[in-house]
Amino acid sequence: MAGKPPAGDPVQDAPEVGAPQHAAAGLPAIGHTLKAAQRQMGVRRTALTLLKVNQKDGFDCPGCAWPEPDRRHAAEFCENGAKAVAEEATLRRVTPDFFAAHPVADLAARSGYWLGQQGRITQPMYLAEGADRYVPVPWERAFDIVAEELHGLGSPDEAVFYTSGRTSNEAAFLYQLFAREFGTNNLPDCSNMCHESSGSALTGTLGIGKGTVLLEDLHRADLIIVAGQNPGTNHPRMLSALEKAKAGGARIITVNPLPEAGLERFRNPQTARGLTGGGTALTDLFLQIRIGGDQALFRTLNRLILEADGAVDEEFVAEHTHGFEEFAAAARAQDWAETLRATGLSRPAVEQALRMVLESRRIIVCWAMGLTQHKHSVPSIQEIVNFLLLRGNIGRPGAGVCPVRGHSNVQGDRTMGIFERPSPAFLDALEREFGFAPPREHGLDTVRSIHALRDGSAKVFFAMGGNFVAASPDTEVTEAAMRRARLTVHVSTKLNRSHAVTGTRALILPTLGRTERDLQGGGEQFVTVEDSMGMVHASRGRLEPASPHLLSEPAIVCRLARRVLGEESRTPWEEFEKDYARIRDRVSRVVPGFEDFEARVRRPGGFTLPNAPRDDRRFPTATGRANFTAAPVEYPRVPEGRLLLQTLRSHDQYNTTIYGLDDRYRGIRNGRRVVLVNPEDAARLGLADGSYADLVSEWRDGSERRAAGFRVVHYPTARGCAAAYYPETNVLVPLEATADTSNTPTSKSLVVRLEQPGPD
Ligand SMILES: Nc1nc2c(c(=O)[nH]1)N[C@H]1C(S)=C(S)[C@@H](COP(=O)(O)OP(=O)(O)OC[C@H]3O[C@@H](n4cnc5c(=O)[nH]c(N)nc54)[C@H](O)[C@@H]3O)O[C@H]1N2
Ligand SMILES: Nc1nc2c(c(=O)[nH]1)N[C@H]1C(S)=C(S)[C@@H](COP(=O)(O)OP(=O)(O)OC[C@H]3O[C@@H](n4cnc5c(=O)[nH]c(N)nc54)[C@H](O)[C@@H]3O)O[C@H]1N2
Ligand SMILES: [Mo]
Repeated sequence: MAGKPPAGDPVQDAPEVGAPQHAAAGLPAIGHTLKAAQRQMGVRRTALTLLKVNQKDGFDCPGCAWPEPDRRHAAEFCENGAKAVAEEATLRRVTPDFFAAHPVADLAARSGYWLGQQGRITQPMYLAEGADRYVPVPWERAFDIVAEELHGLGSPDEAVFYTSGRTSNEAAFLYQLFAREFGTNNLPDCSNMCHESSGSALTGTLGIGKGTVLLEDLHRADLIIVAGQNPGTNHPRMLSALEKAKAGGARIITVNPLPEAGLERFRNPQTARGLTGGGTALTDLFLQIRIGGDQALFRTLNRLILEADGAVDEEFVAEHTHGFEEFAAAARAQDWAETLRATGLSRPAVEQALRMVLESRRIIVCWAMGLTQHKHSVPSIQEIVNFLLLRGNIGRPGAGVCPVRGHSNVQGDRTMGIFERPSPAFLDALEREFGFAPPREHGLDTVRSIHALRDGSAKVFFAMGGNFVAASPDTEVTEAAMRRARLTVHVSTKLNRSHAVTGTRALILPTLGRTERDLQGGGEQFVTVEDSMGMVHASRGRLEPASPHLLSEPAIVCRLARRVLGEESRTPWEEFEKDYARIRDRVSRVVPGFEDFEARVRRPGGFTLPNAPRDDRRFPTATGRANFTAAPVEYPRVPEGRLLLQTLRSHDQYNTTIYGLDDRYRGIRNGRRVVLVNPEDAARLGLADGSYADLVSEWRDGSERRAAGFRVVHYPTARGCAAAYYPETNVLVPLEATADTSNTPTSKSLVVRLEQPGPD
């Protein structure tokens, strides 16, 4: 039955809808920044904290993974970075009294927004078997409980160690070391739901699972294609780079089912022109693609490049690539009818894109979740690689692949070994350095961990940050799986849904955030992070910790490891906890590119990791060359009367952390349960603007999943497509719906029908 928005939470979801905007940032953004920050932190703390964001002696913004320019402004942050900081540096506190007043069942009935608004967690908390609420627990007892459960397992592979991407390099390195000394590669992370498709596609074709451009390359490009990304909201500082590129003569093609305001026009709050004038128009050509049509689009561009006179960089192809003939045959066979069906674009629009491509010597393609969360994401990204290889756009200044990462250290965590399928070379290096035999069998990724919890083959779930049950697909299935665990443990800064959906026993271990001073036996410590472009730098918090009971993430891992591994471990955990330079010393001998880590990271601005394709057009693949690929073209098929739904972020959230109920640039206020539908589709399906509908996803095995009570918004998205916010729509994503090869949930392409109550 279609219904009203669910009640029960004191937060009212009552969407008001206005016209979408056509520009991002500018003065209003500054106002919103300060208001949001002062609500959480007060005026003085706001000023002190925001001035340290992304400065060379300050802390790395916990917002996103966009790199810092070398010449920084006094205020090197954006509206949404400031919200992320305010959320962490808030003066609100969740104390043991709070847990005494709110049984777990009460917490489970609250929205994620409400939970997050309660403030920072101040003490370790324990939910005993059969208890109805969390009680405070001393740290040592908390570690005993984890050790008891881990020692009680039949095999180390019955434990799962999840990581979200805010964890520092130092904490991540220790955490994977602990998991592997304990005996498992079960190290799923948020990347499994995020850029795993990029990693899979790039490792196979270029030999490195990361991007190949630096910030300077963006500034120097002739053409930047931004596909499946909404930087105005999710990477606002990228807009300054795009603006600079345009000033240098670059053109921009945007590929997106939605016209995103930030890509239309940018009013840079750091320039007079941006503050008071009209700002800079960014997009030169908007390709309003149908969801999932990107592979067909790039395949067609590739065909057209092959057909154009002298458009292929023959020398590069001959010298550096493999598999050209097979790829070229597949590309030449691509036909227009299929392309137009898959993309929903017109032929003249695609031909205009081709002209821009042929006029450009240096091309960069940027992308994010719009490309990674589909069944055919890996071949789609591989087609982008084909596109760049054809004209020699890899390993040349101003050109390359630019997967724009999400979490501020998600790339660094992977570099430090947070990966369920570590390379033999990495394990060999660990073995040499630490003198133990790491497990060699591959572990569980995020989706497989949920399967394992569901069928009882995993019994302990430990999370270093994140909000696993809310971020993962198939909410009801995932929550039921989590409730089967013997023990669930969350190292967290703030309260979230995952603390309310627990195993038989549960622990919340509160930790320091990025903004906070980290004082250990060896004095004040800093940590390091790696941004989206492989720059490694220090991050040093300055604020007084939210509570005297907090431990840093490295300290938590060290104490846990000592307690769990005991005498068996020869690793000097105690020394690592006192002095993080000791950790970096070990990293420098285990992870390639980190030689002389300590000295180099202490230099202002840090250092850049080597990148073989970018630096010397070397491709460490199986063939020793950059590989063309020739996968069959796929795109989602949608039965009559259905729409293709993408689940995305509003302007007022950080993944599962909800900052507020507005999505300013899209003209939506005071509510999140909205579904954006093209007006012509809405007319055809009889969906009036302002009416309410249930979203029902249909999976190929005949199963259905429902999310009730969404306000229909007529919105200029591509025909046949719809959009609604995550995490509310995760109930609609079947656990089985994952991308080929990368196993990433396909949360950007769900077949749905919109159901409304009948006339009676
Ligand atoms: N403020 C803020 N910043 C964030 C985050 C946040 O939640 N809030 N999250 C962080 C994280 S972890 C990540 S991964 C990034 C996410 O950054 P984004 O990937 O920008 O995030 P989404 O909101 O998922 O936006 C997906 C974009 O892809 C488009 N799209 C959807 N399907 C398709 C398709 O099939 N083809 C094409 N071409 N486009 C498509 C959508 O219309 C939308 O513009 O942001 C990071 N930064
Ligand atoms: N339907 C759908 N699902 C998606 C996506 C989508 O686009 N659509 N996007 C996917 C993507 S790209 C990602 S990355 C995942 C995100 O998945 P996660 O990374 O698991 O989720 P977050 O919401 O980022 O985690 C927020 C929590 O992290 C904790 N936290 C914050 N800072 C710190 C810190 O410094 N240390 C520690 N220990 N904890 C901290 C807080 O307690 C906070 O509640 O979600 C994925 N899920
Ligand atoms: Mo992400």
